[in-house]
Amino acid sequence: PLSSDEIVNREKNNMDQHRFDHCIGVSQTARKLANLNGYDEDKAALAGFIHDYAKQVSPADFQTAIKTQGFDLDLLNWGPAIWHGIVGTYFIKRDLKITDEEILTAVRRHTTADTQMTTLDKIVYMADYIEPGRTFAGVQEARDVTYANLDEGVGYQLAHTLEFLISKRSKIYPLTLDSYNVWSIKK
Ligand code: DGI
Ligand code: FE
Ligand code: FE
Ligand code: FE
Repeated sequence: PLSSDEIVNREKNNMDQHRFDHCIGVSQTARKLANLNGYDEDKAALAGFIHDYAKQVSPADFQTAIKTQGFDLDLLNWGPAIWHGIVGTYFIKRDLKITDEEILTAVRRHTTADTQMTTLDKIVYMADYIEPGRTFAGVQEARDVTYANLDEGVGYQLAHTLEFLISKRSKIYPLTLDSYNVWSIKK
């Protein structure tokens, strides 16, 4: 495996400073959510740190990876917003030498969520949304809900992300909608 210094160097060299600062924020927030939810803090912090490793990979490089690395070719009908998690795992394995399937799965699910999510999946999905650098209207409510109950946070984010996407007339990735149908249920 790579040293943590080498992972930090490669991460920094693959994105701009703004995105790197976001990854630091997600890492710190993931550590906090792990502590609150009885999960391995170091593993959550690493997953949060690398979740957007492929955020600034070029569309051409994503398309090549989809076509040559055994991904579902339907992904070609989508764009970087969907690719950087699902296809991002290919670049994370290749460049960061991370093979832990729990971490890779959390990266894969961090944008769309999934109908079944592990504690680590939920931690990364929510840390991405509420890290200290996020400033959207409602972020404080999202933080309060998530720190009170991680599952409620997942439902909150899915509902608000769908509202946001529909307000822009963006296409909804079917898994995002399937996830909403599972996690929207209020307890
Ligand atoms: O990478 P980040 O910006 O930190 O956050 P993210 O990976 O959670 O989300 C990236 C973008 O993806 C965000 O603007 C919302 C968008 N997104 C999430 N679900 C869908 C989606 N975009 C489309 N078109 N369809 C979806 O279902
Ligand atoms: Fe992302
Ligand atoms: Fe997210
Ligand atoms: Fe992110």
